[in-house]
Amino acid sequence: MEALRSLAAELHWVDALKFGCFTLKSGICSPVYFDLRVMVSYPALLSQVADLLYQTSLDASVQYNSVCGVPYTALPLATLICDKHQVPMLIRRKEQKEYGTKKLIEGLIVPGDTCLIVEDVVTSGSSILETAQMLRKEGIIVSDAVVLLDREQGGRELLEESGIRLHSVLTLTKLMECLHHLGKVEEEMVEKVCKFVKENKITRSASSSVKRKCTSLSYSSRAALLGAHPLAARLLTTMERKQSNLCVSADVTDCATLLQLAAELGPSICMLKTHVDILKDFTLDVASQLRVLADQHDFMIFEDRKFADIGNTVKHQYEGGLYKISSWSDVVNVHAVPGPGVIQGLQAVGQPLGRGCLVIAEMSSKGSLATGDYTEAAVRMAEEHPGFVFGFICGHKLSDKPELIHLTPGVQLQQGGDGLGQQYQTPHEVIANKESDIIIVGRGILSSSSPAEAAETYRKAGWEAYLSRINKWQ
Ligand code: 5BU
Repeated sequence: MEALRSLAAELHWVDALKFGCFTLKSGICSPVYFDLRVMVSYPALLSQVADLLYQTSLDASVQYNSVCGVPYTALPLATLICDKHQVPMLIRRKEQKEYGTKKLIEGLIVPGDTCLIVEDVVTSGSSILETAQMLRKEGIIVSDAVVLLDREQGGRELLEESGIRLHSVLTLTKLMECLHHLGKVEEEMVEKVCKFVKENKITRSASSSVKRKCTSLSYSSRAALLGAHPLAARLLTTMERKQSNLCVSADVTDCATLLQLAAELGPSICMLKTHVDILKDFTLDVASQLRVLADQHDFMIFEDRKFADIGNTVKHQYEGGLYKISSWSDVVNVHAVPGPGVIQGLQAVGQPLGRGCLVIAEMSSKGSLATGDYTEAAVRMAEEHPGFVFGFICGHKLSDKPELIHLTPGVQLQQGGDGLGQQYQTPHEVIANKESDIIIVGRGILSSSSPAEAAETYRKAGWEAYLSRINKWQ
């Protein structure tokens, strides 16, 4: 008990525990917030925590051959444990999640070995579970996790269901008791925190119902959702009617071929993606003809312009210049790198015209830097501009908001690449497994001797993958 009280006092002193009203990802206001990342600045505290974690696993008689910390806060803790007790360590990579052959687990992988997971705080247990799944994929056994602080909000029970026993140095209740005993918090705050914990238990049904809701909904039911962008609603309705989640990337260099493709593939697609700046003979008249074909065959035009400048500049790039993109393209996309101003600039032009925008949250190319925290920030940026942004370019489902549409480029019937960094996933992988909504296909169709037939093949593959996904939940 003395060791725990001294730990509580230390954590309080370094400001790792904060009390007030903190809005969590779920929108709930929590009376307490832990920022245990600061521990790295206090080496004595860090090794004290590492020792307590090790002792906790020893007390529970956990047997293991290696230790893996959940990134990032627990990485130094795992390192200290492994160094002091000479245990091999495994590192879980956070980046490079979707593409490429880069390993997700670094270190010597011995299938059949048992790995102990180390974590700082557990709420729902999802980060531990994610790490366990990656280790298990490599044939490593995961049966125990040790954590500094269990928030007692249901994580222990959810992990138990996945075959992982959770051992904690401290529970939130015990921590509050210690702090109260030390005179660091008032009785009132202790009660407030206990009440919060009781009322905010995460259960399996609550956590899976959100997932179920988004991935099992049909395109047409998502179109009818309150809050769906009008353009997204129109697109989802078209997709259901045409039984097509196929966007063709019409990467051709002359306008006659572009218009011919639009006319021939029109019945098979829900969207046609263009790069107008690779056309050698672009005129606004061609754009008008393309618009007529889009309306006739009911597909959207998506100019893959990838805006990436300050708001004021992109406004001009979208509205003016030679291409006058906003006058004919339903959809454009934007890099998140400049920050929200880039969306606001485009929105000022596009929203009054009923246009929509996609945020590039991930890219299909090898070595893309749009991963991890960048992707998360891009998703937040998209969610914060519902009047204009209606989805993402990404490799897999990123948002639980069913009104947001996920579009994935880098799709061919065979996995592989193009020698210049492009990486391909199959329609089934993208739609059924990665739970994206629309496949974007360029050369897979364009290089065929009959693009119309190839488009039908892709349309069917994408649609079957969608049906298998939604039926899985029925
Ligand atoms: P492909 O021929 O299917 O490889 O063409 C893919 C198209 O999607 C091409 O126009 C790219 O510019 C576009 N693309 C992409 O491949 N990957 C991305 O991350 C983004 C766009 Br964003």
